[in-house]
Amino acid sequence: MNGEKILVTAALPYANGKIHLGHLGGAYLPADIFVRYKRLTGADVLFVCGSDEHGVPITITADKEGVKPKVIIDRFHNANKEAFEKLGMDFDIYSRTSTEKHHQVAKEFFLEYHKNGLLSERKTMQFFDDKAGMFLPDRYVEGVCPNCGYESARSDECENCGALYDPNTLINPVSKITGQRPVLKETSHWYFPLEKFQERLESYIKEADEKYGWKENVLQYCRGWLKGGLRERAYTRDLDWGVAVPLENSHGKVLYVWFEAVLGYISATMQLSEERGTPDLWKEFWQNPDTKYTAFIGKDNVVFHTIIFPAMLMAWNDCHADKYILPTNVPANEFLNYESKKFSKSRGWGVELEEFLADFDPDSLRYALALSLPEARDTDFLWKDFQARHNNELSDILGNLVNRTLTFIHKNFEGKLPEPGQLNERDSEILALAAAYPAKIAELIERYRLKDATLEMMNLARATNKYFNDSEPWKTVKSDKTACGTTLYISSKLILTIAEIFSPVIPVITKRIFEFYSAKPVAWSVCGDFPLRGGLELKTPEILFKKIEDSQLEKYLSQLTPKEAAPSQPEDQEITIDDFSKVKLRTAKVLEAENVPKSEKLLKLQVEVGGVKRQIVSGIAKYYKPEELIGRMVVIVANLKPAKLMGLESRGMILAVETEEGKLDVVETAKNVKSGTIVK
Ligand code: B3M
Ligand code: ZN
Repeated sequence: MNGEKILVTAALPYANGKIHLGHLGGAYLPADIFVRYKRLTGADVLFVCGSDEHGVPITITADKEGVKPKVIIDRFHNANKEAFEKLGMDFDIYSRTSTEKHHQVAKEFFLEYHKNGLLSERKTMQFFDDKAGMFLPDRYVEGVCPNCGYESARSDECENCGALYDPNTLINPVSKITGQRPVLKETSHWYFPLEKFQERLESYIKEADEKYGWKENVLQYCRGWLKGGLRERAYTRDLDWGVAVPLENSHGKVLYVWFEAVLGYISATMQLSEERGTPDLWKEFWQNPDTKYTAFIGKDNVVFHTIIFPAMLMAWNDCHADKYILPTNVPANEFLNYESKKFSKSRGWGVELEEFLADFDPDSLRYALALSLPEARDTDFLWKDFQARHNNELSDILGNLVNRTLTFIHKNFEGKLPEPGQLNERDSEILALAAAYPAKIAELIERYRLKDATLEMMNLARATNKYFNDSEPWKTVKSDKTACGTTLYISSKLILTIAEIFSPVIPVITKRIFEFYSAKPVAWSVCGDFPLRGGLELKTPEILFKKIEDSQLEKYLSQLTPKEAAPSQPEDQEITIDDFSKVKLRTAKVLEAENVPKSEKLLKLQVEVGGVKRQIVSGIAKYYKPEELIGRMVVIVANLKPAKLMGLESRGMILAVETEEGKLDVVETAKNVKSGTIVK
């Protein structure tokens, strides 16, 4: 070991669904590549992950299936653990947050804060769904934003205009669980004062960035959060599934899943320490100022890992002598999409890891994904890309290099690696190239540029193939057998260098390559000059990669075209014709349109509905210039209760569709339809 202590965590996936390729590109594959590389450098690495088993979505799935949450979490925990194993994830532990250890740790943190007077208890009014019998978390309430008219606003916050408001001003609130109108009910919660840590968080992020070079996308999210000024956050929720609030009179309350899930990294490390019979091991990592801690996550988790978790650790450190370290780096990725669209469980869009690995090899996936990692912006998994990466690169370049070299040695040197002779210029050049590679790859991986690192790995295989070709061993075998032997010796040495530097990305295949040479990885720093002795008996080569045929992709490609209409979209709740007939949709002709002062989102429209003029305020200003709308025949909800948006009366709502790019397109009918006509 080189003395370096490295702690690596990968976001704890919710045990409410199966891991899909999007998750892998966001956090897990980068984490695994990094860990495998670090281990080869001789660092002492601890790699921790596990299932996040709390939170409302799990209870909703359980309710739907009529089972206890435990059934759901066991199902997905086991499935995900197994799929990760098949992919070759090199975790030291894959734990879960329903363990006793985790509950104990989570409660301990809460109680410490409570004891030290950090938390404040407050009464609030929150939406309650009578039918479901539960308080609704923000994202399960939808209504019209009282500020901009956006139709999918959350209970107290609008993602369209950023407004924060009192839940009782939300227009037409609907429970996303039952589709009913929820009521406001009083409840009380404990709040964690994030604002008290604002300045320290700012300097923490600034210093960590200066020292370790944080990614620009991550810094941008952090700036966004910090700029707005941090506010206190509710530490508890009304729910019966989770870590119970460890105070008296707090029945039916649990810790907010995010406040305890991040502690799952710590509790899992403690569990691992106990399992290994070295109960203090976790301290050597978590409470050692020399440990470098990298937290791998996807972009939707940034605030929790760069702000909330560090603030929680600071708060603990303030009252303890043994201090936790904070993340050294949080190299969050953007999203990996599936064939140009977001992965979506409800729309059945995407591929799960388990299914994928039943049809294809893990290394093929790891390689193709490594080259499409969303490191700086969203990227796509495309089947045709996957096939091409496998066939034209893994198979035609790497596979071919290994196969032709070994076959040649077996055919012409009785399977014994020849001794090298005098080196010519080409030999020296390729050896010098290889010698520079470990440092080159290391530099990229240390900066979390795994895509470029993977490109470079394959480049060395490319260069070696070219070296083999240019050396023409099939000619020298007849004219100069020593020179021929030198070519094969050097090609073999290069193959082992390639196997080692490539092993973090494709561990299974590279292990097989090592086996052909009865070799094992050496220290990373010396693998550019891979030790190899002439005369070594080599194993008989086998084909490393079979080409992926078009027919193997058919099953997946055919799923990309939308199927014949299912009775209803899975996420849509069904209603009766009577429900629908309550909604009066009518055509309306736009007569006038103007921007609403001080609003980027709103347009004030005068429309004519069957000879009657009325005013509608609509949140479409970002997508239309006022004059573009004049004369259009649009569709409105004609019997919507009048509402006031930024002080302006709005009678009705204009229908619009959200496009792939997130723009709103108003629904129009033919111009010769009369205004006021019923749409049914
Ligand atoms: N389970 C969210 C997610 O899977 C969450 C991560 C927890 S990390 C402590 O995106
Ligand atoms: Zn709004």
